[in-house]
Amino acid sequence: MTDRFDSAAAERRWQDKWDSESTFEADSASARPKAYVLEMFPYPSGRIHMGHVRNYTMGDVLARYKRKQGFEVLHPMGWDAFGMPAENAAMERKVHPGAWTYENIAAMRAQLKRLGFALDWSRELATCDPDYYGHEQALFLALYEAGLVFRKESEVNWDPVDMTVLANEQVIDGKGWRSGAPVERKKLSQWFFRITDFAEELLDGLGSLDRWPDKVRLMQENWIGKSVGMQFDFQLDAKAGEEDKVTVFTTRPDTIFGSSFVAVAADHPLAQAIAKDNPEAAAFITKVKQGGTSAAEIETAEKEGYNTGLGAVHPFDPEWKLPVFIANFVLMDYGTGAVFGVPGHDQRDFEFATKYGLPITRVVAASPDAADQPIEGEADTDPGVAVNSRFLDGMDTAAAKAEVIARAQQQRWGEAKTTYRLRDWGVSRQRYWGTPIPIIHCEDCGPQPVPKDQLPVVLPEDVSFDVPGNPLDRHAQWQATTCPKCGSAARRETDTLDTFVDSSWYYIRFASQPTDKPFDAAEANQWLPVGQYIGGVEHAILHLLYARFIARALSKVTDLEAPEPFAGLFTQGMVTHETYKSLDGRWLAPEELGVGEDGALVERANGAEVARGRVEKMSKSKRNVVDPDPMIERYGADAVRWFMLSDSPPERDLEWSEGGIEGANRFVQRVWKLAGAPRRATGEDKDLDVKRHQAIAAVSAAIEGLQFNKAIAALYELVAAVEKARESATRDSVIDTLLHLIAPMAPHLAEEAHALRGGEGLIATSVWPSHDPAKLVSDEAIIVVQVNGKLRDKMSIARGTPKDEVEAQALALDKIQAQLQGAAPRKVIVVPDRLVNIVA
Ligand code: ANZ
Ligand code: ZN
Repeated sequence: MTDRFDSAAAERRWQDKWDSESTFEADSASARPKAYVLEMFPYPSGRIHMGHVRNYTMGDVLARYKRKQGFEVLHPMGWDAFGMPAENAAMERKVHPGAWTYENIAAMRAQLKRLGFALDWSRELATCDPDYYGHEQALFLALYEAGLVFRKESEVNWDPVDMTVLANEQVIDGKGWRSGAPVERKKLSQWFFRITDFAEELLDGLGSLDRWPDKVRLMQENWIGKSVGMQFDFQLDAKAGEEDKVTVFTTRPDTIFGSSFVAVAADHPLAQAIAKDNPEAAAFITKVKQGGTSAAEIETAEKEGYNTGLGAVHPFDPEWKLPVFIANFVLMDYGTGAVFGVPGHDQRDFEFATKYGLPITRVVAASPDAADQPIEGEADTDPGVAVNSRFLDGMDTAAAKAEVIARAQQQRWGEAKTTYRLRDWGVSRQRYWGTPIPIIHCEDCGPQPVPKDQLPVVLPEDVSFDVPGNPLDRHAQWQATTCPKCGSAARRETDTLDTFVDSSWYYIRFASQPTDKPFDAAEANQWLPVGQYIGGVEHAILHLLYARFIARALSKVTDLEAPEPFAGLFTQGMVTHETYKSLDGRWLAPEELGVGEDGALVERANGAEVARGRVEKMSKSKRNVVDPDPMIERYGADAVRWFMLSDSPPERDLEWSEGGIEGANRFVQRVWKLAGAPRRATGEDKDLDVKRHQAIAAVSAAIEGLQFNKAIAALYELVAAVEKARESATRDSVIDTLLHLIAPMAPHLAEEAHALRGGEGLIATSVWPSHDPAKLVSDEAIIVVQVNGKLRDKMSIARGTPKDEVEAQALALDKIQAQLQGAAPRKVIVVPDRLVNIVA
């Protein structure tokens, strides 16, 4: 045995062994109970960062623990490999996106292997492999056949320089984020997934996800945005073109007598009809459409309107006419694109009415006698009782809503209506590096699905990125094909799928990988749902919602039975690090720093003073990234893994520090030293045995609760106890137990020490120790001895010792005798197994 644990040699030895024995390959046919542990697969950007290391270490601990518990474990890894960065690299460095991506994958795979993760590499996949995306095309067509895919014209943000569609988040102050060119609105035919058909199910399903963080469920709930209310028509007092009424959606029908205007969106057909022969209205509409497009920008923009001069007739009073405005705060794609404004009880309406001098009436109050209380400063959005509302007066808000809906339904001018904020998912991207949408456009037959036997539709290799835009658009040869229906010349769809489609089903493909179809449902059902999914909270909405939708949709159109794909979800915190800045404001990397004469931090290159910045998420721009590779080299993979788990609760941020990684390394060495101690098979140590059982219980519970830092704390305690214990057979066997308990976190150390001590087989696959509940408490109790309420001594005594015996022993203690100085105590209180208090 070497004095120090040689991490490099151990890593090589055991990683090779796990590889050659296929230790972590999952067998779908196994009779053992199954456990599916999955971390969100990485984008192959080039290098693994500490955030990945933390994420994958957590999953790895759970996977290794489950395997030792007797489960057949599926713990796979792959690459979310399509997307813009590869195309950007192609444009900037003239490399093919595929070459760039596969190089990155090779580098990152090697990095992950160095960390000794218990992954089933035989199931590795990359979404940019035709092997993967061909099956995705088949799924697209299955959804298409089921009516869950459709094509529609929709308005997009168009960057005229990069010649691409931009997401709302990529439009900054009306300009493209990359090109800086003013963004245009353009109508394009795009492909959509009908996720809104599943709005109610996706909302309902959240209720069953009791192993998801509440905050993520709430975010999804808000994103789906269910609103229960009513839809009804206002008749107009004059026609505009063909339009003679406005349909509005409201969640507050109870406020109908408080309305003082009607407003429609700039894109509303009524607004468009008015603008036809009204240049003023047309100019206003143009102005509104130049404003920001995101919901947040619309919320915060100053409320503005154009009074069309039309009147809307109040449904409960033919004499009452409300002015009709075109307004910038009404969105076309929510509800009906039109509202009635109630300034007393809606803040946007309040701001609008204040600006345009419209009446502000109270129609809801805390009680009937507060009916005349003015609305001041802001709208009163609280529910209460209806006031100033004719037949509704005195009804509480819920009753008044129901009453208005009942009357409208009876009089046939409106009905109860539920709307959702969730929109259908636009999956078309005008990009090269994505899954080609398997559709053929025929002039006579329209869009036709590519016949299944022609899948995959493979991306052409010979593309150039010299000109902005989608290379597929310029590739006439690739586009040219024949119509599967009539056989005449036709053209391939050149849009590719949003990369979120790739990540919405990869966990199914991991579970089952036949060559002739996307998955075998019977096999996938063996594994799904994923028992524990771990990843960043930045995916709380889109990725997780899309994956939930796809799993649900596929559970309808195939034999898959996993409407909820992820039974457990855990979102881990970030890895952070101190930042450093030069006085002239440049971020400095830690390796650029030195220590000045007075011990202060300086810039090594020029000796100039350096300011310590805040602790922030590791990022290239702030230059506070710590690369895992040199850390593995210096301290070993186990120390890096150990530190990733030890310092913070996993849901919180973890600050990388030299001290932390060095501490982890010291611990590894301490365990190694214990493991090397010769066995002496004599003597029992009951106390240490109790500590063993306590540690087994604590580490098991902590891993199952994903409280890795607590598992680590329990192991520190056990190691300290072993170090202190006298030599005994118990101590020898506790060291064996210890190796099992650290195996999920420090697997190379555990294997090496296990082998050194003559352990059989791999520790990775041998059974996790179980604890005996009867042995969790010691036979001995530690009794606290106080004099006049102050702690003076402690003693160990057999549990259940009679009171007078405990009292006698306490009084006999040297320290207590010294306190009493020969005087007899006035009173002695004994709490069995806990405490003796002597009143002197
Ligand atoms: C009258 C009213 C009175 C409203 C009141 C609110 C308060 P949520 O809950 O988010 O669904 N609204 C409807 N369609 C809109 C659109 N396309 N653009 C902007 N606003 C729209 O919001 C529903 C409420 O938002 C609806 O109820 C409507 O205003 C407004 F005291 O109608 B309400
Ligand atoms: Zn045709």
